[in-house]
Amino acid sequence: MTAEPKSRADKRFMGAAIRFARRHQGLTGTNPSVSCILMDEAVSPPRIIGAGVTALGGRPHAEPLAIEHALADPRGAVAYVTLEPCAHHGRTPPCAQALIDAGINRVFTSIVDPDGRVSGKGHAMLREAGIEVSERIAADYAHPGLAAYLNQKTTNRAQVTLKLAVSGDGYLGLEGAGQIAITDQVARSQSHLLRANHHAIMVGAGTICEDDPSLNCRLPGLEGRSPVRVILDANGRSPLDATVFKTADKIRTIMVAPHDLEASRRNALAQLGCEFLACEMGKGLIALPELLEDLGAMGLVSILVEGGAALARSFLEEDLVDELVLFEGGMKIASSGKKAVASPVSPGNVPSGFEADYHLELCGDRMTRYRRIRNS
Ligand code: AOF
Ligand code: ZN
Repeated sequence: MTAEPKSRADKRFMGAAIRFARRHQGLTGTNPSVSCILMDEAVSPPRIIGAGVTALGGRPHAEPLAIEHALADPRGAVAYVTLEPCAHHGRTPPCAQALIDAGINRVFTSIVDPDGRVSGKGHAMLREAGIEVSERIAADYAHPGLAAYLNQKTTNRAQVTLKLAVSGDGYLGLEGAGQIAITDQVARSQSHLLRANHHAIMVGAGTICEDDPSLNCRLPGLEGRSPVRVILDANGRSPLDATVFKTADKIRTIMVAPHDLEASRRNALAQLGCEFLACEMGKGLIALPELLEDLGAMGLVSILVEGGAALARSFLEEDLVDELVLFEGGMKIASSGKKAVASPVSPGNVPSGFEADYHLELCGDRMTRYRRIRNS
């Protein structure tokens, strides 16, 4: 058997680290979920002797966990870290120093940390200690998992994924018909996976009134990964007996409304366990860029916008959509006599500036993810 070329093995080991980091994605607050894999490459084939992922809540960081739980002495080992190891004394000492102290021989990293306390300094610390460092290994593969963190650090606001489920004839639903099935079970499971992978799910009051949704993740085993629910209600019209409010004691729920929201309504929401976030207004509507800044500062750095059509349109018009996920159902729905709700986007008219980067065929339905190409 011929030995695997070193550069290919590096990418493969980094790939394993990137997949391992997904374990705590969305569960580490404002901190990214990073992973560190320690390899003994003096043996053939190389073997993993340690692995760590940023702890729930964001600390400890990945590297000291990998070192602490290593199955063998990590001296001389090679580290694969999905983000540049930190260089600052925060609530924990610098991870670059932890790698140096552990006697790590070589470090591969994937993404340079944009955090001003770290950026470039983590790599420099390692090099100054005589450690060979290779950067940007499998960076394209690592990017989606760190995108929300990178976006928050560079733009100061939460990242937005807009999800739309469009029927075969281009509609989102029928007015007054409540929730209607656009896609089948397999596609719905994918949309619940999207919920599990985001910090928060956002809808407007119209969706609460029309659909009375649960907005949780109902995939078996992932119920605990339900995102925080954010309800936008500028005019106080969502009913207090809606499912989201009745379950606000179990899943964190935030009502976003103007600061002068009626006191009785505010108290009633508080009693149900629903938080209140006062927002800025502009032209009678909730100011979305400011709201995304507030949510980002609260550690909710990835937001899945799920409805309805008006909110989707506002996000698109204000150029606040970073990722667009389009589900296309096979069925046509417009024939039943009710007014159909047109979608602001359909597979044939995706706004310019978006590029498809992922596609799934889902038993008759389809899902395509488009990423906003931003010039940075
Ligand atoms: C790492 N490994 O696992 C993570 C890192 O508030 P602190 O002190 O925890 O620092 C937060 C910063 O640490 C965060 O902005 C990012 O730069 C880095 N995250 N670094 O070496 C990790 N999660
Ligand atoms: Zn660190």
